Amino acid sequence: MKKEKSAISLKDSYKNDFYIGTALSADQIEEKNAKEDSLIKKEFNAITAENIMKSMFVHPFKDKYDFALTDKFIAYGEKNKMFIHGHTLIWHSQLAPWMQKIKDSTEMKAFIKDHITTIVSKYKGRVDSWDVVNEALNEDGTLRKSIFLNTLGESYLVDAFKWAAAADPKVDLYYNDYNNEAPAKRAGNIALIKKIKAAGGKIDGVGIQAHWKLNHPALEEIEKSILEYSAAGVKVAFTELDISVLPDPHNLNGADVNQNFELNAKMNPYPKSLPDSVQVKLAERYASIFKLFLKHKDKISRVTFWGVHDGQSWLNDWPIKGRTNYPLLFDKDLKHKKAYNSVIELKETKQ
Ligand code: 9MR
Repeated sequence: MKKEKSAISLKDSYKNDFYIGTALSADQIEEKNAKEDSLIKKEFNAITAENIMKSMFVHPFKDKYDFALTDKFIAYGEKNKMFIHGHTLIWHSQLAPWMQKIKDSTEMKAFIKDHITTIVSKYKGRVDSWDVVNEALNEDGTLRKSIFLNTLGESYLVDAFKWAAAADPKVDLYYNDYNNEAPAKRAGNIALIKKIKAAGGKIDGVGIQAHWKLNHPALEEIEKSILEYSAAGVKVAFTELDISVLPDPHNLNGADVNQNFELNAKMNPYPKSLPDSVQVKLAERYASIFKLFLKHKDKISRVTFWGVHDGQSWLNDWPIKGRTNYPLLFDKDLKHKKAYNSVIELKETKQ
């Protein structure tokens, strides 16, 4: 039977397949905009905090944690019976100034242990999964020379997963990265997963961030990644999905936040609205991706969009500041885009 359009939602259409999540801004966690809030509750059943759980916000000083917003985030998820994902415990980016000054291995080890233990214990049984380590790999699959690797060597990776498991033995623990569907980085990621397991660490899943383009990456690479990660014994989550429709300086892929380029008209072709021909391309791209996700739904735990609507997307400011991008399923006025319909139509009779 054909459902009323207003009764249809992403989370209900995909309820037997995987969680459908979104990243929330601080304002969304605080329910500041009633229209956005009702859209979030209607469409999504999993949440990630886009920024407020990162170390610089939650742990601004050595002896001071600030849980005011993270408490609200957890309460929001509980109140709405949503799957709650914690992002992120150990990441070289968005570190508080005091963390950036740590040079000594003993001090760094103490910081990582205290940070993970304090936060994971506090939300034990309330957070459903954690990004324990974020973006520790280079594009060629080797380990990134981050402040953690430089001070501690690669042992910090296994230790981080062990400390997280000790603080909450039941919570799912993920390693999360961008471009880790690309062959070399994927191979490095699988080697890392095996190393953590072999050393007695608990790792339950891999997060493929999925900051993608209209034509990149190829579906074949995404499919190989789902199969290979799953064969390595971990769940696969797509954790930060968005699809940029804008031209790319230097054919840049991924999400290194340090890359920025000057704004110019050629690089910002749709400042007012997205032409229908590109809406259609975006809809087709989303449909082919979700079709693949459905084919492998037994291996996929969650698909989370990096933001609720186009107006809030980080891609309006990266890799060039001040552009207008259209990467999500809802436009800046919270209206369904063609891409929304194409994702829904895979599950519901044509509207
Ligand atoms: O979307 C986030 C943006 O608001 C922040 O300014 C940025 C700062 O580093 O982080 C963005 O989120 C990133 C996520 O935490 C990790 N993967 C890449 C995401 C996009 O940069």
